[in-house]
Amino acid sequence: MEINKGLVIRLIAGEYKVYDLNTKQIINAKPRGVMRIKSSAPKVGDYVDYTLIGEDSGIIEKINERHNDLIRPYISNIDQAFVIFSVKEPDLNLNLLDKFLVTLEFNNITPIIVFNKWDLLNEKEAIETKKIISYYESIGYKTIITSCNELVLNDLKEYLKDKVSVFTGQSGVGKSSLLNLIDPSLSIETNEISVALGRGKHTTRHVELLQVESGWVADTPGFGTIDFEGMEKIDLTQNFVEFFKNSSNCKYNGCLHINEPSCYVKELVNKNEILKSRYDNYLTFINDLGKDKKEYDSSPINSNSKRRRKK
Ligand SMILES: Nc1nc2c(ncn2[C@@H]2O[C@H](COP(=O)(O)OP(=O)(O)OP(=O)(O)O)[C@@H](O)[C@H]2O)c(=O)[nH]1
Ligand SMILES: [Mg+2]
Ligand SMILES: [Zn+2]
Repeated sequence: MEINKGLVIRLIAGEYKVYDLNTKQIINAKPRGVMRIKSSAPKVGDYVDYTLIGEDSGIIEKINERHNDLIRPYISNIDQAFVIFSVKEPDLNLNLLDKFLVTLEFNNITPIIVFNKWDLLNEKEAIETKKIISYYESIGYKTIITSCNELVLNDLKEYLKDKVSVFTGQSGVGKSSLLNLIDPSLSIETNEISVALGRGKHTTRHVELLQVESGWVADTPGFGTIDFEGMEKIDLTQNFVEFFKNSSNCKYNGCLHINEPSCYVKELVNKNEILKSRYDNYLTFINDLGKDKKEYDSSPINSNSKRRRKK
């Protein structure tokens, strides 16, 4: 039987949609045998070998090796992740932002931070928020300010070209709205945020890769929080990028920047050269990892992430 090459673009209730990389046709497919077991099942983002059993239906025979693999959002093989935050409704959540950044760094995925709903800030708030944004830029992150209501997209389109990207972030921040703005023909369902809860209503319910510009973008369901997916304390110190860069000036090798004497990172926090909220979030994360240590040790949820020993 002829083997075809495809990309899994959608999975709903065990039914896959596979985009044929040669014919560009979309095939309805089911996985063969053991791949029906959830832990070895194909997921959105997988490159697969499949055989045709009808005009537009097929069987997935094999999953090609993943170059990265995320649990939340549940997707593989992405080139970059847009972490979408609203600056209001819901309020900018720096704790979640730092959590996203450290998790993506750990998985070797380039984050691009999007600050959406800029139209909701007054002038004073805009100035304050810009200060925070400048800090994240100064430590090396690409940032984009957007506003769906005022049609401000800035460079978002440019970044999407020829890449596989994911839009991730809390419910109600405007992920689907941004995609509709980029390509109105997508007509993705969006929803107002709940006034009572001050957050989104989980309008998007599944991960789906959409063809946008010359690349692919996954719209994903929003969520409240994410796990550290197999990380340990050392991984935090290595993936808070500016901490790691400066840690060679700490007195102790392997300094966790908590109570160690002559800690250069803490010195920079005291001099306001490292954003205080970053350091506070770091301490919270270290503490959280300590609490659930067993759980993290015993669950190698993310088998593909390589622990980077940079030092
Ligand atoms: N004022 C303002 N509202 C926005 C903006 N972007 C999106 N919204 C509104 O925010 C609400 C939520 O937008 P969605 O696009 O559904 O959010 P989402 O991130 O896809 O949410 P989930 O699918 O639940 O994860 C909608 O009512 C949008 O109209 C913006 O830039 N400014
Ligand atoms: Mg959505
Ligand atoms: Zn230190």
